[in-house]
Amino acid sequence: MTNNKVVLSWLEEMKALTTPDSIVWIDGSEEQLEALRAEAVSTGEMIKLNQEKLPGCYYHRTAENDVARVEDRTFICTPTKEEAGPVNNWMEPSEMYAKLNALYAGSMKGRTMYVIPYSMGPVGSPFSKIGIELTDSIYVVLNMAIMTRIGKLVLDQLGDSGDFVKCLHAKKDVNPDERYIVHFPQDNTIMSVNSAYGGNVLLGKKCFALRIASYQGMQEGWMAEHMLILGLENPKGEVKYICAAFPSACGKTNLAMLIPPEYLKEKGYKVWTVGDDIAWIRKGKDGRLYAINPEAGFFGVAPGTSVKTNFNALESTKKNTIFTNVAINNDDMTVWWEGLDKNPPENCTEWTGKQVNGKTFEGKLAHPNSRFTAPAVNCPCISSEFENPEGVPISAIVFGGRRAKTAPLVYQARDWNHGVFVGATMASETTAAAAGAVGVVRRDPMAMKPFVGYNMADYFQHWIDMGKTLDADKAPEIFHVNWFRQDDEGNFMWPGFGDNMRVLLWILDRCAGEASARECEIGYIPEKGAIDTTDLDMTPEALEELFEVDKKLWLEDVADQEKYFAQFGDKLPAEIKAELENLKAKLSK
Ligand code: GTP
Ligand code: SPV
Ligand code: MN
Repeated sequence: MTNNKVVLSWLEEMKALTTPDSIVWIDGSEEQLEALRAEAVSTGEMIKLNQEKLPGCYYHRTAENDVARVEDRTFICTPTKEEAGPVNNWMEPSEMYAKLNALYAGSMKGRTMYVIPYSMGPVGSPFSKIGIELTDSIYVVLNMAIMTRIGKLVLDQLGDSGDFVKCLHAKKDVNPDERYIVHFPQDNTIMSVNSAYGGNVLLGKKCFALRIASYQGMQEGWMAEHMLILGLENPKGEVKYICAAFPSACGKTNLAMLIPPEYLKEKGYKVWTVGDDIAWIRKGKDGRLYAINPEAGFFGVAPGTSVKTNFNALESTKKNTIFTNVAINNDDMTVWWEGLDKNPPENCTEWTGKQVNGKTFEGKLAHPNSRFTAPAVNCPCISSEFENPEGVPISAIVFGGRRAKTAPLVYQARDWNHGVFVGATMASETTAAAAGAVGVVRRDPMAMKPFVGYNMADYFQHWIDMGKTLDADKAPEIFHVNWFRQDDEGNFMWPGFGDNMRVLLWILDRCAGEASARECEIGYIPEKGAIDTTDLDMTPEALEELFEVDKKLWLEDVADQEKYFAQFGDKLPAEIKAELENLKAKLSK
C-alpha cells in the first residue's frame, strides 16, 4: 500500500520483534472491515447484536482485570526524569525499550498483525497528524475505524514523509502485572502491551492525541487538550463555540450534546457538537484561537446515558456501534446499562458474561466504565463544522470537575493568566474511567493530569505563553463550572444536563460583555437574576446557595494547591505563583 521507506523499515523491525504469522494492511474499505467483523464473530471476540434493532452493532467483553485506563502503568519516557515531571511515571528510555522488547518478543506468533494508517483530524487539514498503529487485535482495528480516519488515503497523504507516530500494540495474555502503556515523546513512539481496553489500546486517542500531541504542541506552538467543543446557536442563527475541559466521566459527552430546556428550544436556541473529548487548538490568521476535534467518533461512557440525560448520545449508538462491557438482553440481543431505563432485562448476560436475572441481580449489570464506540456522523446534533479543516473559533474556555463543596456553579476568571491558574488548580473526585479508588478528590489540572506528555510545570508555562501571543480582545474568556455541588444530605443541588444551557448562555453573554456579574475573591460570579431560571424547579434562594464562596473551605483548598504546586519547585511559572498569592490575600481579608 505504500513505498514509504521509513514506514516499511519500521514495519520490518516490528515484524522481526513480534514475529506475527501474517500481516494485513488496513485499507479502510468497508469490505475489509466487514470481513474482519465476521472473523471476530467467528472466534467469539465479538458478538453480533440484533441487526434489525441495532444495525451494524457489535458487542465486546474485555478481561475482568482490563476495564479502564491504568494510570500507574502509564509512562512518559523522556531522556531525563525532569522532562516528564513529577506527575508522570518515568523510566530511562533505553531501560524501558529493553524491558518492552523482552515483552514483545514473539508476542504475535500464531497471530495476525494489522497495520492501521490513521489520521487525527480531517485528512490534509493543517491541524492534522498521522499515526500508524500495529496491533494484533481486530477489536482495536474496528474501534480505530470508528474513532479515526483510517486507510489508504492516509498513506497517500503521508507520502514518503517520516512524520508519523509509531504505535505498537500487542494484546498478549492481558497480564496486569506486565501491562505497560508507554510514550517516547522524542521518538514519536507509543508502545502498549498486555491490555485490550479502550484508552490503553486505541493509541490514536489519549496516547497520541493528548500525551504525544501535548508535547508536539508545546514545541510547535499549539495545544492538545482534554476538551469537548460545542457550538451554541442563538435564535438569530449566530453560532459561538465553547471548549470545556472536565476530567474523565465528568460530563464532557453530556455537555457537548446538550438539549436546551423547552423554553429555550422554542426560542430557537440549539447546541451543535464538534467534539466530546479532545480538542487541538491553534491560533488562526485572524489572531483568534481555533479548535478541531481530531477524532471521528465517540468512545462514551454508557451508564447514565438515557433518552432523558443524553438523547443525542443514545441516538448515536443506534447503528454501526461497538459496545464494550455493557449488559446484553438475551431475549432480543440488545444492550442495557444502569441508568438506561428502569427495566433491566430478566434474561440477561451481565458484563462479565454470567447469565443472570437482571431484575433481581444485586450489583451492576454493566461495568461502571462500560462504553460505546459510535461514529460521530450518527449524532443528530453533529456540527456542520465537524469536518472543517480550519476548525472553529473559540469564544470561551471552560474548566470544571466534580466538587461536592467549594466550587460555585460558575465563575469567570479575571483575565487569561488568572484563567490558567483556575485551570491549574482544578480538582475533581475520581471516577471509574481509570483503575483505582473512585470518589477521592485529587488535583487534575486542566483535566490533563493523566494525559500530559511532559512536565506539568512546563505545560502551565505553555498555557501562559499561548496567552502572550493573543491580543486581549481576541483571547477566549475563561470560566470554571461545577454541576456537582451537593447539599448536606449529598443531593446534587443543580439539575444539570440540559439545564446547564442556562450557564452557557451567561458565559457567552459575558464574552459579549452583556451579562451582569459581581467580582468576589475568586473571580466574577453572576449577579442575582443573571442566570435565567424560567421553568426551573428551583427557588432563587437555592440558586444563590450555589454561588456561596465559603472562605474557610477555600483557604483549605488554597493550602492544598500550595502543597500540590510545591512539587514543581522552581519550574512553577511565576505567573501561577503570583495568582496563588493574590487569591490567598483576597481570601484572608
Ligand atoms: P470521558 O469520556 O471519560 O472523558 O468522560 P466525559 O467527560 O465525556 O463523561 P460523560 O459526559 O460521559 O459523563 C458521565 C457521567 O457524568 C455520568 O455519570 C453522567 O450522569 C454524569 N453527568 C454528566 N452531566 C451531568 C450533570 O450536568 N449533572 C450531574 N449531576 N451529572 C452529570
Ligand atoms: C477517559 O478516560 O478520559 C476517556 C476514556 O475518554 S479512555 O479512552 O479509555 O481514556
Ligand atoms: Mn476522556
